[in-house]
Amino acid sequence: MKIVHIIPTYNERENIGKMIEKINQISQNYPDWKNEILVVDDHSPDGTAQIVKDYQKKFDNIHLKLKKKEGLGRALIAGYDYAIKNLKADIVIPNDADFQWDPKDFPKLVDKIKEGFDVVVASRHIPGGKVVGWNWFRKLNHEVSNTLLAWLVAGVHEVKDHAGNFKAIKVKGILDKVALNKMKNAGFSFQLHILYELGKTGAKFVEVPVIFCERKFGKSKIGFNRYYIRDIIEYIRSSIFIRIDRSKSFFKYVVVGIIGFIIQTAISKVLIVIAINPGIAVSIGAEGAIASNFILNNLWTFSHKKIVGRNILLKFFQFNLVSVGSIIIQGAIVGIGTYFFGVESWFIFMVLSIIFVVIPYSYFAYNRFIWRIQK
Ligand SMILES: Nc1nc2c(ncn2[C@@H]2O[C@H](COP(=O)(O)OP(=O)(O)O)[C@@H](O)[C@H]2O)c(=O)[nH]1
Ligand SMILES: [Mg+2]
Repeated sequence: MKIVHIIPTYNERENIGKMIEKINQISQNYPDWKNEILVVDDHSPDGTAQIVKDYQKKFDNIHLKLKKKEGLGRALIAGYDYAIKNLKADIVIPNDADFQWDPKDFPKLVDKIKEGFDVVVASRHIPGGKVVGWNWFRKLNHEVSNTLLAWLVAGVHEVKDHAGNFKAIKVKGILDKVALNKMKNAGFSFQLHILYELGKTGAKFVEVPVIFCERKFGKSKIGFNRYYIRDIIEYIRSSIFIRIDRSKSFFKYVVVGIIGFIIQTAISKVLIVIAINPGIAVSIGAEGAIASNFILNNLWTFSHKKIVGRNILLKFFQFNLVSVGSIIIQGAIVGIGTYFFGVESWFIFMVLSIIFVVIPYSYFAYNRFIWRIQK
């Protein structure tokens, strides 16, 4: 099993050597893991790269990717890509160079991957995790990006901590499904965007609590500098993009539902015209709509997690069960509604139950039970 630790650096001469030593020291306790370290440096003026080159003489598992100064996001995109394509990583573990995320926690992340999780996020926001030493500016910055933008605007709910770099990601079937070349984030919005993209692959997420410490050596690159406004604007844009991207699949799902309704009506009408009992005709029409919904959702709405192969029959059966759920929900709401408001109110209750309960219920059930990524 090959683990590639990806360390982006910009002016980290005081940290990078210690980080390399530390990772290699911890790795010695895990002889069956092959640990490689990839430093992605933007030609730091302080000579970080030279230190890495010196370490390459000492250890044979150190890689250096040099690039121009384009920001943390671009460095990570290049690093992930290099780790997958050139180093053939099974797991990537990005981390900062500055020991704010303690590298001694990395085996805990790997253990979770071995347990069957695909993305393991070091988290400050679950019990046991915390931040030490942030000033009000950093706290505000984090609350706005993590809670307001990532959680509420973007709606990325797979994890509670969206902003950190330290995580372990399985490559096969997960990270290699993400189109890294389409990601253009320059700044820290990358961290949110990659979680969203990983979520779309159907990855199983888990958070591991960690303590985020203060930096001892070198300076933070995040703060009021010339990139800050650019990065914040990018973060807002990214959050809105994610929200829209997600509502696209909801929109498709609604269109598919409308087509289903038309199909049900058409089949029922034809069967009734050729003198089939209307009860039977409408039931056959309903099954026609269910089949059409299943096929169109599979090919279009959820094309990124398309069901193929033998599994399709089982999934179609489950899809029918979800539809039975919708029938029961509608029956119950119309039954209760008309009990209180009279028989004439049936139509309004049927429409209300479809819009406010059946549509969200089915969408949720499809995402949760039907179009989960198969492994
Ligand atoms: N290659 C590269 N690394 C960067 C860049 N900006 C930040 N980093 C690295 O990303 C990590 C996190 O940055 P840091 O300044 O500590 O951010 P903070 O922890 O949020 O204050 C560190 O290892 C930095 O050296 C960049 O533009 N390019
Ligand atoms: Mg830092």
